[in-house]
Amino acid sequence: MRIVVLAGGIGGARFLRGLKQAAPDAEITVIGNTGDDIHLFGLRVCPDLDTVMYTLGGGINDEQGWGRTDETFHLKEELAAYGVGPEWFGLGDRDFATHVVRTQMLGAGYPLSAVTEALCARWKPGVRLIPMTDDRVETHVAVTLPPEGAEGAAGDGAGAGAAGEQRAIHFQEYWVRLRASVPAHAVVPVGADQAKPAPGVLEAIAEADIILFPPSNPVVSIGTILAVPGIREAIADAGVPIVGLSPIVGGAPVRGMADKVLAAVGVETTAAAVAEHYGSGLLDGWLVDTADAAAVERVTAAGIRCRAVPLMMTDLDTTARMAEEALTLAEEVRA
Ligand code: FO1
Repeated sequence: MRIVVLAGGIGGARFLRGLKQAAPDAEITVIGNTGDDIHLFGLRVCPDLDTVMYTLGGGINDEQGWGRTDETFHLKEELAAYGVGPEWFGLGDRDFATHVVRTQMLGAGYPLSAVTEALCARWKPGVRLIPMTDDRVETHVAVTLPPEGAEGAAGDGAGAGAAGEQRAIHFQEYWVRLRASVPAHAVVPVGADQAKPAPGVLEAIAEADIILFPPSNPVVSIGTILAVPGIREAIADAGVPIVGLSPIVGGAPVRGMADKVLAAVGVETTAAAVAEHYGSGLLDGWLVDTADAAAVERVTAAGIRCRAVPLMMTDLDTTARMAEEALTLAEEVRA
C-alpha cells in the first residue's frame, strides 16, 4: 500500500510514528512543509523537515517535540557573546550540524529535495521525505505590533515597529518570539504562487492508494503545502481516499497555537470548521475526537464521511490506533 502524508512539524511527525507502527509494510511518502524555513546565521533551517526526520530517525528531543535529544547550546552562546542573534530561536549544537550540511549542499547546487534525501541517509526515517518544493517559500504573518516599551512588546528590535504598526513578519518570529501573542491579520506563504512541486511530489500523489492529512496545522502546515500550485489539484484529482485527522479537540488546538492562525483566515477553532475549510472537494473522510462527537453530523452534512475516535497522541500505541482508524475510514470511502 502506498500512502502519501502531508506533514508539518510536531503533530505530523508524531502521527507518522503511529502510522509506521499501524502499517509496517506500507510505502510512506511524506510531503513536508517548508514555509516555516528560515535563514539564520547564514544557514538554511528547515524546522518541519527536520522534526519529521529526527522524530522518525530517533534523534528528536521528545519532550519539546523539536530539535535534538541530548543537546547543548555552546555555539549559540558564543554567537550571543559576539552580539550575534537572534537569541529567541533555540538552535543547539547538534542541530547546527544539520543546517551546516544542508547549507553547504545547497551552496554546491543541490536542490533541497536532494539535500533532504542525503540527510535522511543518516537518519533512516523509514519513509520517503520530500520537501513540498525546491523553491523558496516563506510564510509571513501580518500583525499589529504593540507600541515599543509596552507591556509584553517585542523589545529586541528584531521587527518591533512604532505604536500599533502593521508589519509582516516571518512565521518563526510570530510563533517563537511573539508566541502568537499579537493578533494575526493574514498568513501569506510568500513565493508559493511561483513555486513548483519538488521532484517526486506529484508522482507520489498520482501513485498513492491513500492520502492522509495528519493533525498538523491546517493553515501554516498543510495549507502552505496545498498553496504550491499543482499540489492541491493533484490531490483532488488523485481518485483515491483522502482522509484527515482533526488537530482541534474540544474547540482548542491539541498543541501549538493553531487557533491564532485559523482566526487570521476566518475559520473558527472547531473540528467541524477545519473539515469545512478543507472542503468536500478535497477531503473524503475526517476523524474528530470523541470529545467532538457532536460535530460528526455537521461534517457529514458537508459531504465528508466522519467518525469520532480518540485523537490524543498520548503514546505510540494510541497514535497507531488513530492511524488505523484513518486507514479504516479510507477503505470505507473507497468501498
Ligand atoms: N520552537 C520553539 O518554540 N522555540 C524555539 O526556539 C524553536 C527552535 C527550533 C529550532 C529548530 C527546529 O527545527 C525547530 C525549532 N522550533 C522551536 C520549532 C518550530 O519553531 C515550530 O514549532 C515549527 O516551525 C512549527 O511547525
